[in-house]
Amino acid sequence: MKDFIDYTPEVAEARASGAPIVALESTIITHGMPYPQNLEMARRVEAEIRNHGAVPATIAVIEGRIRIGLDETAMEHLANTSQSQVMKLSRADLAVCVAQGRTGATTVAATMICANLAGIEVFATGGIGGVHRGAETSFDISADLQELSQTPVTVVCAGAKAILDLPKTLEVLETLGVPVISFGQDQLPAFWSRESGLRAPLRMDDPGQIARAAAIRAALKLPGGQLVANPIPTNAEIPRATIGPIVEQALADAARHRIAAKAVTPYLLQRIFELTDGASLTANIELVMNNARLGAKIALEAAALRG
Ligand code: PSU
Repeated sequence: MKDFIDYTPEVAEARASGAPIVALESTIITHGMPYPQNLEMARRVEAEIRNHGAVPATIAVIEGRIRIGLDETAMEHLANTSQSQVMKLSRADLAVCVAQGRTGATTVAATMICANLAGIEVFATGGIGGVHRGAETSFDISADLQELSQTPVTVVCAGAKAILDLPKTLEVLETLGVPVISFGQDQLPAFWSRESGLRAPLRMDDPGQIARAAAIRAALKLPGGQLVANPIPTNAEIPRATIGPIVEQALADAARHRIAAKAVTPYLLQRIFELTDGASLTANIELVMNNARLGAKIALEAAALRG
């Protein structure tokens, strides 16, 4: 049944030799950033992972094939195709997309599923989905949170965006038994900003320890992964006081236009991009690069643990 998965030669070789691999998602390319900055970001992030001694594996479904690693043609195609032509794949959609021979970009949840199938333990991205504001009436909670509780992958992100309800997101992760580990600071980072005003449940300062915690989780037979929240570098951050009112404005616009379900996150990202004259995108790219570097370090440590 695995004949719907394709590996690039680079990823196949890394799997065969036990070399460190870092998975990357594709929804950030198709639904998270505009063209051509999305393509440039995808290439830069892959290069950064190689520069840090690991092999990048960007994951997507292309015409019904799960691709672990994308060649230049597939990357360009995804980056330059309109959102309406590419499915946004989470746990619920993945098998249908493959069965119908369609093309889709993997969210954090679907990327975790595919990475785990491929034996990849570490995945770097920008932000995860979470509990949306107003979830008490809309019930809008990202499937990313459930996935973290089920699938054994270490996900490196820059925290959750202020477009979400951060305290509720932490509560749900706690209920689901997902370790939320802030890297190198006590506060949970908030994507464009280093600070969220919330203390993270856990803190680690050492990539080796993060890799060990994942291995111990497995040895303890605890299902699920871990979420590492890595603060955006100081020189790239947009402080909370600046981004806060902009997020409020974008949320109000989304409510006025009755944006719902899967369309919410892409709409808000695009609106915040407009309201910041593109500064949110620059910060987004820098934090993904930073997460790629930490992801590579953790993957190297995980590979060393495997021996
Ligand atoms: N956060 C970002 N950029 C993104 C996403 C999140 O900064 O592109 C994407 C990720 O793929 C994440 C998904 O898994 O949005 C969450 O979507 P939803 O809220 O619909 O579950």
